[in-house]
Amino acid sequence: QYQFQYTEFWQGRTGLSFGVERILFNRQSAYQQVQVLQTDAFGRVLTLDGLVMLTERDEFVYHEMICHPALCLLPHPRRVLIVGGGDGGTLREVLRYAEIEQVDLVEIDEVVIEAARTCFPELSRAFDDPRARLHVADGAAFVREAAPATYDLIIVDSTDPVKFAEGLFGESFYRDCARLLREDGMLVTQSESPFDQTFQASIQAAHAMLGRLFSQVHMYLAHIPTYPMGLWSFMLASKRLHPVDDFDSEQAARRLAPFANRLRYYNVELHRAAFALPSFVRRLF
Ligand code: AG3
Repeated sequence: QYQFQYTEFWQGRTGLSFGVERILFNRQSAYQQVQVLQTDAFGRVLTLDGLVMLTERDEFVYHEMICHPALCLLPHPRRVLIVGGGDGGTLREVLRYAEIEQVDLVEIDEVVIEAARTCFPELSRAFDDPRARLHVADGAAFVREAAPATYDLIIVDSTDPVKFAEGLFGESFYRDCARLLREDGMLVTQSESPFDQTFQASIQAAHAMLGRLFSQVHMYLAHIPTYPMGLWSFMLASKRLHPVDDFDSEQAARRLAPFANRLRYYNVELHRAAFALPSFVRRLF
């Protein structure tokens, strides 16, 4: 039953509009407004301060792409840190690998976790896995205090670089992350849309900062219909391995085999394709 139109404005009065049937969750937390909307075309939609974080229909693209390229590249991934990601989607993807022993997830806002528990059981179920350790804390503080050389992979599953999330795109945060990573370690962060002027300067700055801390920094892309501009980017920073030249398709295929039929976006061929950048994106760096 259609009730009203919800629009996330991208720039001026331009944005993406959803037909809303019902508000399923609506709470002002200490950090932000947390809402879950039942929409007609994309199912349930989680928004934070009015920004779309995920929809039932297309969350698989983002969650698969923020995890699998790095997890298929790493020689022996065992321990992972997720900064943000309180909905559980990224955690679900990481836990698909039987060789993963422990995943620490640091979410600043427990209301996000509660919204996911209430409205997105497909995602939040991941928190029940005994390998998952949930920390309700500030990610920047967590990485400042954690022990060095602990993780094989750090995934920054944050909102846009505004307010309390801004620090997750800054130099001291990245330096702390680099210290927490083991020898071959990697860091993956969501890095907004290359079409979007708003965050272009901060993404370019983040790329430069990572370049000073890691030997390899590469952007890759995915199509996410419900994020601003529909074309989304991620950055992979790696201490040693090159994401394409050192990609071993056979190792990746073996690792994915137990659950490859459950993935809906990522596959071994797509891995290489995702790192091929349009010319206007190349020129950003
Ligand atoms: N994190 C990235 C969301 C950024 C979307 N930005 C926007 N709508 N303006 C999503 C978290 C999902 N685990």
